[in-house]
Amino acid sequence: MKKRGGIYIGIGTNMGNRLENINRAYEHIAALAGSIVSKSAVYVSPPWGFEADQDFYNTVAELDTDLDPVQLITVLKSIEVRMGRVKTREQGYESRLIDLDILDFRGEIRVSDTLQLPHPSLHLRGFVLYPLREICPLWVHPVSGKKIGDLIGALGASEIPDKLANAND
Ligand code: PH2
Ligand code: MG
Ligand code: MG
Repeated sequence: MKKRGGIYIGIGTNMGNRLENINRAYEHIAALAGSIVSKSAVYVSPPWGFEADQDFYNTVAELDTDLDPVQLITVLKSIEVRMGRVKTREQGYESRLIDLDILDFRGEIRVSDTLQLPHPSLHLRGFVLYPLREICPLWVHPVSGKKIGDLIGALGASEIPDKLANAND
């Protein structure tokens, strides 16, 4: 059967062996969440919204799954825990071994305590928009209707992430 895809997952890590964390996350996602349709390169950027020793590695994957959005976020959170993510702060950002976010689920719009779709700050973050554009150049924001190229054009220069050379070779 043809893959539907249309589900975009953001992956981020700024602790330990970041490339290994991303590769392990992909293995867990393929085993538990659905099939990976495409993967972007890995991008490097400083922590956005907080200070930390290590920069982030970020990547975006397109996924196909029969899970619904709440089932999917539940599985993604369980992968974070299984990989050893520990949250020590009640509020605000902190360094993380792995962060798995649903960026867009086939254009669905929803606001709830469990899950907000599309991801509420994705349009402001270069480390999400650049890898997303790489695998989906015609992507349009489900709420604002803005094209991804225009969202990237509106970013400040400090939002441009570096591409990690040969990360996917
Ligand atoms: N994730 C955050 C907060 N800040 N900064 C970068 N560069 N990359 C991230 O993935 C990231 C962040 C909260 O999820
Ligand atoms: Mg996040
Ligand atoms: Mg998260």
